[in-house]
Amino acid sequence: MSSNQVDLKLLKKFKNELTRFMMLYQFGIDELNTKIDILKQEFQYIHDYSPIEHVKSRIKSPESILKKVQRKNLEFSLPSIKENIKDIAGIRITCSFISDIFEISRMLENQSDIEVIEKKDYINHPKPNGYQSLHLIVKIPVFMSNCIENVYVEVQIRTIGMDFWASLEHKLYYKFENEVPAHLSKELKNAADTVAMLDKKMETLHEEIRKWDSDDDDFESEFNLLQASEGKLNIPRALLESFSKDK
Ligand code: 0O2
Repeated sequence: MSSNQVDLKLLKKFKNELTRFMMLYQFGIDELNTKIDILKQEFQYIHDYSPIEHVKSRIKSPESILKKVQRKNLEFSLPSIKENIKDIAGIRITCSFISDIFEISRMLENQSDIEVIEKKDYINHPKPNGYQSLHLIVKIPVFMSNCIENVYVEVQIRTIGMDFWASLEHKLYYKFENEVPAHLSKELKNAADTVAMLDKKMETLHEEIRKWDSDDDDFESEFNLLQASEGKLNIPRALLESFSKDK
């Protein structure tokens, strides 16, 4: 057997291992996305309101993984990468209000097959540059054909305003290759403070509107809504009335 053939065999084996490795992260994201979608739909169905605006996911590119291995001086092997780089799979959840962020985080943390490994609260403790977000590193089991693999996924939860700020800051950071001019950094910090103020203001307004909504509930119209909300289960009036009599 020529050395070329051996190399080719080794390369094929490595390619298969790497493909399986990267697939695991996609499965981890798929599982978590399903959980998030269930939470979103259930909440929307029951409360007529969704705490989740949108969800995005990404898998770190092999180049970025390699850079991180070098930056952190890690051993270059798949088991070492799996154990030490915990943000290969990432999910970003965008919410309308700050309270939604903590509610979503609590709901995920309470799921028995999700283990929270790390939590960073950059909302109550923003970074010096103004960055705000709630970060969770979770471990989630992926059921493969012959084993269970535990996969780390980084979940970032933030408001629309925080997300808007972070994407602009990220662009500037790359544009200026980590050396953002001082006057821009100052302006960015001011913008982050404005975002924080707006988020707080919107939260207060939201609470007031909800309070006002519940004070304003009139039995007959609520009953009619319960009975036949569009796109929802159509419950016969007699069944609803008999249920309320039983209570
Ligand atoms: P990308 O391209 O978004 O994945 P780590 O280096 O991850 O082991 P660190 O830096 O303590 O440790 O992690 P942290 O603070 O939890 O931040 C991880 C991710 O949060 C970053 O991933 C960013 O996505 C985001 N992030 C953190 N700080 C900032 C910030 O100041 N500005 C912006 N725009 N995003 C931030 P990556 O891998 O850096 O980038």
